[in-house]
Amino acid sequence: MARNKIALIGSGMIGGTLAHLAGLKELGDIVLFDIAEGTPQGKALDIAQSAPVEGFDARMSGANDYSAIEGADVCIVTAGVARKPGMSRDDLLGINLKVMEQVGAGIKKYAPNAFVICITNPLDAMVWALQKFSGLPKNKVVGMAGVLDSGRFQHFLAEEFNVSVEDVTAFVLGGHGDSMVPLARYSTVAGIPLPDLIKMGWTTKEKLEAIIQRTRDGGAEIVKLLKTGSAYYAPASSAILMAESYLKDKKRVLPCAAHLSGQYGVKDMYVGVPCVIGEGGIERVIEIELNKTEQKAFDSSVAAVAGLCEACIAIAPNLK
Ligand code: A3D
Repeated sequence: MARNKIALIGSGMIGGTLAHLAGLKELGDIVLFDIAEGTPQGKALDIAQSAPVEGFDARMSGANDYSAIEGADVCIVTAGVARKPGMSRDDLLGINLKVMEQVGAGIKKYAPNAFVICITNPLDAMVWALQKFSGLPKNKVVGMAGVLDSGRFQHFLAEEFNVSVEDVTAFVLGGHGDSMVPLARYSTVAGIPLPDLIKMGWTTKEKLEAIIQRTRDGGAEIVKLLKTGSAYYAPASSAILMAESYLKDKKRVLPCAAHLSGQYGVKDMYVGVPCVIGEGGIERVIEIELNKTEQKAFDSSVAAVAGLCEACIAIAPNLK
């Protein structure tokens, strides 16, 4: 059987990490694409030379022409600019929207049957624009944010409780950014919800609130430390998990920025919700019941995303 083809559009910090991870996991042959000449070719060659050492078989190539992504099964998009200290994700909108227009046209022409995972920020608006620019089916274009936000939440919880990260599940809804909605009552340690763990004396309400805030600020904390860019290891791992669920039809239930057409009362927007990812792309959006506080937080997150979509339309009226 022929190997899957994975196209990485953007070969910067996340793109390179994605290529290495996809190779290590033997998910398929990998094409790195970028506008910067030499960068995708150099990274492809470097990673290809790690293959005999690590013992994986995957063809790696780099390109500056979209024709190289032809027939890709999965496209992961990181093209654009990343945050520097002091910048918000929203500051990237103008530049990255133009990049999404080019990327959308490239995917439409050369990989119209691909499952497309967008990572470029501001995520919820960029994935929305990318779907429109590419014209691909809405269930085949998805944004990565929830897996990363949940991963951050899980990491901090596992540290707080001194338990394995494998026994912590975390549930995060809403847009990627300051308005994300970590849901404590759906987040557990081995099935025990966080509010019960407070009752059991494992932590306090105040400590949990501090962890939730640190999760919300998780990206900014790393930007401040790195000074020259933003997080890339965990974002790459998160997108690979989504790609793997699609390619292997695993039907994982993962929080993703998915297109909503009425679910949660939201129309024609991408917002973070739990989804099933399988061979059909986003096969199902899971609608959970929210209590009043959660609904309020979700609504304000949706309003923040709607504002970003309006800002996109102001720049590119054809998105309407
Ligand atoms: P970086 O290392 O700068 O890589 C971006 C790459 O895109 C560079 O190699 C550029 O040359 C390339 N590029 C720029 N314009 C184009 C274009 N028109 N066509 C093709 N390639 C182009 O950034 P990074 O890899 O660290 O981050 C990539 C994106 O992911 C940024 O927008 C980040 O803000 C975003 N990001 C999102 C998350 C989420 O959780 C959603 C997390 C971390 C980073």
